[in-house]
Amino acid sequence: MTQKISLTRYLVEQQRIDGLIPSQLRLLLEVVARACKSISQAVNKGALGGVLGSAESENVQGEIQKKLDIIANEVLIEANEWGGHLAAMASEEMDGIYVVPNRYPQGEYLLLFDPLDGSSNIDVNVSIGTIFSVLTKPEGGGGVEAKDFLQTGSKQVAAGYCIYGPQTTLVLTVGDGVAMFTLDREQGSFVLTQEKMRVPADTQEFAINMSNMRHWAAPVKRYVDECLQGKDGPRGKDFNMRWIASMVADVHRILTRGGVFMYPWDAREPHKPGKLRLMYEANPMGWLIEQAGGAASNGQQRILDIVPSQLHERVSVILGSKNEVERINNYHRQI
Ligand code: AHM
Ligand code: MG
Repeated sequence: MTQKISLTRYLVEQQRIDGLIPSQLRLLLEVVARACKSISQAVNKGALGGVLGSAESENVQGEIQKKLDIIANEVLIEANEWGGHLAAMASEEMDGIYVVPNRYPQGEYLLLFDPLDGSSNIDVNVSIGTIFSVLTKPEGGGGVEAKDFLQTGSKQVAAGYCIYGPQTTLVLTVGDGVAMFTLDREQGSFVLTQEKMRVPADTQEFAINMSNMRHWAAPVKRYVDECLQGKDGPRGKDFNMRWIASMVADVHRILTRGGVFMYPWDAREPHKPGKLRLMYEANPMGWLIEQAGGAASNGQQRILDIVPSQLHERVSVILGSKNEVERINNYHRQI
């Protein structure tokens, strides 16, 4: 029987063989994985655990928070604040940064997360997840500040997500490809189930919220319109469509079998570049997709090259199979 490789062993080997993971980063990733296990438990209990429904509060972006948004946020903070590996954390659900309290040692890493992505799916038992991104605190300066987080996605040293679906699955990159781990509930550990995930360059599947079609910009309308024309149109092939409304689940499908995901700018709120957040969603997912051979852009430039000007910055997102993303980028250039 082939031996199972736990997340711990995988990380130790990456540290040993490739020197990609300093010990503090390994500790950080293990702690994040442990927090995800605990969030997975809460998600699994659902109504029995009293975790469904609204918390009747709003986050900094004016969105109504669900109980699980708040629970997941607290789990991640409590798990990570005392280990000595972090300087500070930032979350989609918190107004400002959370500096590690001075009763604990401070490390050099910055952790960013969307604690519970796909909030609208919590109460309807559809896959949701946690997305995370790790940066290094810039050298020099005194205490950690919000501006220390304003780095391009290309500076990430680790990124991943945990999807709470029919299986709980952790997907991770430290810059050497993408690995997938499945939670073995009997053992209580994440086990490596796929290494070197690859996104095929071509696809016949797209993901976008079609109800916003009338608000899209011309290049996005053109792309989707051509997909819808199928065999009879300029693409000469039929396309399938999926929209789960949990970015983690849509990205997980794309990492598994290809496809293109779009949450583009639209005219409903023209002053906002998009709905999704650069630091908590687009950067970690963009890096994972690139590490698997795909591409991620906002139509104009690579997501990972965008210089953030604020923590909760939003961005237009187009990611997935490389040739499709390039096609959509070209349509943007032709306008
Ligand atoms: P959330 O982080 O508040 O859950 O919002 C992000 C989610 C994404 O997971 C998903 O792709 C998108 O919002 C769905 O939006 P919509 O309901 O407009 O289709
Ligand atoms: Mg989200």
